[in-house]
Amino acid sequence: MLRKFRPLCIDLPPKWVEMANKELKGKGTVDKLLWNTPEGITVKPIYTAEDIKEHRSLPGVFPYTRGPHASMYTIRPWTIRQYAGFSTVEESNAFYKKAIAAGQQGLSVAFDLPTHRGYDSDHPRVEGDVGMAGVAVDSVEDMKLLFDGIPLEKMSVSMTMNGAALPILAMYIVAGEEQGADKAKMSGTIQNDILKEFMVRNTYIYPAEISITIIAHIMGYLAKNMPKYNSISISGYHLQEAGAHAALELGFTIADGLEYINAALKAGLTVDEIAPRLSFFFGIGMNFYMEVAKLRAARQLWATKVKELFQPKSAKSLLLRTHCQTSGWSLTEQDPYNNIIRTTVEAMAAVMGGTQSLHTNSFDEAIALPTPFSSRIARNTQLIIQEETGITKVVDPWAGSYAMEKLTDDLIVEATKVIDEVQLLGGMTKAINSGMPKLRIEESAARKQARIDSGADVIVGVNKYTIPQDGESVEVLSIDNTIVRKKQVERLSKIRATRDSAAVEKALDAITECARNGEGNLLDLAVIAARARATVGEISLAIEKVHGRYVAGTNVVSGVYLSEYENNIKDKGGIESIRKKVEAFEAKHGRRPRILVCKMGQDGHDRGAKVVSTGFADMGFDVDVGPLFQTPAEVARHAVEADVHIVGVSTQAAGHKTRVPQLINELKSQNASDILVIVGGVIPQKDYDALYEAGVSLVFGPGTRLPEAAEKVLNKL
Ligand code: DCA
Repeated sequence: MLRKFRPLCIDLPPKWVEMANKELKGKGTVDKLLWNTPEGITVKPIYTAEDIKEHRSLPGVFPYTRGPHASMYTIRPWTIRQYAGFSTVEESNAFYKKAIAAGQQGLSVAFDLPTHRGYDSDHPRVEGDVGMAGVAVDSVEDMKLLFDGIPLEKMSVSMTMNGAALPILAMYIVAGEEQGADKAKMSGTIQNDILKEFMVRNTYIYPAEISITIIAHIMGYLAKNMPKYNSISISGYHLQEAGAHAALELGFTIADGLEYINAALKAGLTVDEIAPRLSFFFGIGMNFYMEVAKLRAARQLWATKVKELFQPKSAKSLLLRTHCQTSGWSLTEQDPYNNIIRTTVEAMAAVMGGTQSLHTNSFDEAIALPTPFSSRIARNTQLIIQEETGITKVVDPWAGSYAMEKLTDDLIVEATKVIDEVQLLGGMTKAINSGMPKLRIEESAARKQARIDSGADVIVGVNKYTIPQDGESVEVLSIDNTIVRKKQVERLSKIRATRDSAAVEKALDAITECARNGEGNLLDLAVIAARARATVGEISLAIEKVHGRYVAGTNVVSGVYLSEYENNIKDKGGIESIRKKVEAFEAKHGRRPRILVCKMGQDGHDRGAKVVSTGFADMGFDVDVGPLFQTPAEVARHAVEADVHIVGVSTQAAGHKTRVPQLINELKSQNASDILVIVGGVIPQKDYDALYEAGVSLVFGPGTRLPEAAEKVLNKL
């Protein structure tokens, strides 16, 4: 799709244009200083009073552009809330306690992928994922150990959980009860934002409609029983991580929020019952002004849209309160200490934009899970900004900046176009079912990759100012997945042997019945099941029995990588020489090189897989994209049936050491050991040798230029 830019030169002050043109000394005109951003916004080199239409009101006043509270950080700074969880509940609990003692103010729990996808740790599909990208939780007993010694009545706890929100929230509530906490006083947030899972992150369990019903039931339960608990964290973060530019992130996130209000209204709740406990979550990347403007624009857009569409009586229903996380995607494996600086710049944008809560990434997260050392630096980044700089002393310090106000307006205009497009399709659920948001985000990701590969967007240490790879590596945290799994399996067996099975069965049947006929509240019933010691897998299955598991399509966009690359690069030689090699391969073998791009295990992060698929297809490869969540045996079968030359494994969640060797064995056992296996994604350097020894042909870390990867693959072939 061609993006149109408004000709803004006419908006530049004539006197300035004259002076700047002189300063350019004949090297072009001021036109070349305009920056056409991926959002479709033209950033000018200078802004003046002419650019600001009207003065914004005060913070704490409609449309809340300047902040949800009048006093903002001058009274209460944002919450330092580091997202963490790994391995066993005992280890995560010890980590939380240390972090709290070192200045962390709120908890944010990362669960492992089997828990996200509603599988118990002993399920055969999840071997390799247990305890890897988060903590494994199977039952109330795990949840109680996770918060052992942490009073749930006092500590605000956020839980990143979407697919299995129902059993996890139920277990959290029961863990609170059994600690003696008053439910009405428990505060925190459950992410519970399933719509974005269908667009990008893929940790859904059921199809969209029943998933939205579950969310409405959760909102109803929390509004009645836990008024301080935020029922949802409507997340743009993952859209940005998957490649969405700011206008897409903003537009789709606000549209998601409007869809959730509609779902609650349909379930018989009022806007004022639920909207005050809706919260948001944005990603903060490296485009500094744009990210500050994004948070200001988000508050104004939300307040305006909710007022216009739902006419709430309470002003609290109009407030957009948000958590932010610095961009994980912006971190590089190369020269990793640069990531500390990136995270600091992003954290500054988040707090200057007025976030309520913040996670700062650790510098080693492009490589592996953070170590205690890197976590300390990440936390201290916030403590230093909060306590040493004076930044908290002024509310919305960018207000009145000609550039910032104009950028805020421009972003509102662009995001509104996205929201309008979604509304025309009938709302976000229908838009998602049409596939539109996913493809728009994938297109944006492919364009970004092409701008990096062509050198148009600079990443220091990756495509400019690179340093020789001298084998110097940072210390990384490794998890012995087999030990974690063994512990979980033992605890599960003990629970299953000691609980009242009849009570469990009755509680699970009641959930199935409610999922079938819509009578009752699913969270109410899940709490009863959790008390009886039903597991995450069992509660999830009780609904799956009626609604099944959702399976996503495998479409990819085509043509955008090549067009963006060619737009940006003067020397087109790189890609053309690859296309020639592909043609030569075809002439020799009678067909183009065929690659199966696959994801194994419960890791649903597919930006890398989609970008590689699009890029390789644009360079002439015949690309087959495998479904998500495959076992090694399923991938091997697919590779043999599709008669591919190469299997490309994309891995983001640390399961590669278990699954890649299994895949190679499977290929061998199917007489297909001539198929090359290549692996790309988040892989610590120290794992490379083990992968090569297992038979992998090539390993690509984050930041690999696609033309280089393609060239290496062709040479191997
Ligand atoms: N003046 C008066 N009251 C204030 C002010 C101020 N300047 N600043 C904050 N407060 C109040 C808030 O209203 C809130 O009180 P309430 O619960 O009675 O409404 C309390 O102080 C806590 O502040 P809040 O801004 O809500 O901060 P958090 O509790 O940290 O919640 C929020 C942040 C974004 C709403 C929440 O959803 C969250 O923590 N999300 C994190 C999600 C996450 O971790 N995701 C991981 C990926």
